[in-house]
This record gives sequence, C-alpha cells and structure tokens, in this order.
Amino acid sequence: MENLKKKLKKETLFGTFVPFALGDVADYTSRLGFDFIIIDNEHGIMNQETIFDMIRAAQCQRTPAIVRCTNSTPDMIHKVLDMGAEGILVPVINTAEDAREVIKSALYPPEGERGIAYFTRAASYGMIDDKAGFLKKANEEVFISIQLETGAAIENHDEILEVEGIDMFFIGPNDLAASLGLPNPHPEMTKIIKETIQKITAKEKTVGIFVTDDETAKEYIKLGAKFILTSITQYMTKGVREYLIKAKNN
Ligand code: 3PY
Ligand code: MG
Repeated sequence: MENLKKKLKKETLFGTFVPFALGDVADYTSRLGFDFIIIDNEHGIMNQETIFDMIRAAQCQRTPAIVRCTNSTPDMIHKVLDMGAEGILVPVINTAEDAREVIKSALYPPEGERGIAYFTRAASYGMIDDKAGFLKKANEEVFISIQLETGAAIENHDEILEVEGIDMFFIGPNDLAASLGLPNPHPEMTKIIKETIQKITAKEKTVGIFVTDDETAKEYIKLGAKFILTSITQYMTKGVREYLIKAKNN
C-alpha cells in the first residue's frame, strides 16, 4: 500500500468518515473506492476492539485507516497507532501547544514521546529484527493530522501552521460554525472556510475539508484543498429515501 503522506503530496485524496462501530462497515466502505477511511472515534460508541477490527478490515482492502481520536492524549494515540492505523486525526486543536501535544503522542523519541512496545500489531508482534529501523520508519510514515474548527484556531492559525510534523490541517465546518455563532451552511461560513483554505495553502501546507456534496468539493479543490472528506451516512440516507419515494409512487 502506498504511504498516504507520499500519495497526498502528489494528488487530491478522497475519503470518508465511518461512524458505525463495526468491522463489516469498515470492510464495506473500503470497497467503495475511497483513498482512505476515517474511523470516527471522536463520536459514536466504538471501543478498542471495534477500532482494531475496523483498521484490519480497511487494510485487508488496501485502504489506509486513519482514526479520529477523542483527544491528543497518549492513551488514545499510542493505542490506535499500536493497532496499526496509518494515521490519526485529532479534533479541536486551538493552539500551537495543542498541536505539539499531538506530535509528542504520535512520534517515537527523539521527535516525540510515543512509548515503545515491540509486541504490537504495528511492530509485527515482535517479528522485526531491525528495531531502530522500525522506529525510524514509523516516525517517517505515520500520518498526523489535526482539526482547525474554532474561532481560536483561526485566530492562532499562524503559530499552529508552524508546528513541525503535521501532515494535514483539516477544517471542521460544523464546529467552526458553532464556535463562531453562525449557521452552517451560510455564505459567511463559506467565506471564512475559503479564506482559511487560502491561509493554509499560502504557507504551502496541506489542507483538508469536510464536504457533503461534489459541487462544494470541486469548489474547495480549486482553492487548493487536497484531503476531501465526506460521510457515508448522508449518501445512504439520500439513496434510500429517494428509492422509497420513487418505489411507493408508481
Ligand atoms: C466538523 O465539521 O466540525 C467536523 O469535525 C468534521 O466535519
Ligand atoms: Mg468537528
């Protein structure tokens, strides 16, 4: 499987949140053609076993699995990376210090403080002879992304964007709108999102965005967004509702 960071340097990638706590759903979703899935453990009812199942199910389909963590603490980040997730997405990052905490938890020393264990799935259950090589490769390959989704994050974006080692800065429109006291969607929100995309790309950093339709995706891609994330649920709902309306009205 090509490393996600390398792929993202070359092309725009399309992924989806998987909010349901089930390996089967990760398996199904990974067969649909997305470039990656995000196992959404910020919300929902996942536990460690379901996250582990979902990571393996995605990887069986050669689809990278990123876990959205509830926060940047090591107990969350260490565990999902030890399970073998390709990367993490950490919500509600408001300051450069918050972003540095994510790096600390996600990288092995000397760059970070990730605890070392060789019996994990990520370390092939101890079947790796070149241990130093394993640590180096893990640091090089792990995909670390954070969410800018509050007024504070937008205000502090300059310092946050300077933090070394963040592979993608993701704008969360729903939380951002709530934080700014605006409805979403709303023309003012679109303006703020577009400006934020441009601020991030101006610093030659990779920007991601959540979209609910292809037109908006195209608009943001034109501005430079490269990590396009949606959620499977809305398409399921729309498709089923349309089917039922049509099937019942003949
Ligand atoms: C948000 O919109 O707040 C998200 O976190 C992702 O859609
Ligand atoms: Mg959010």
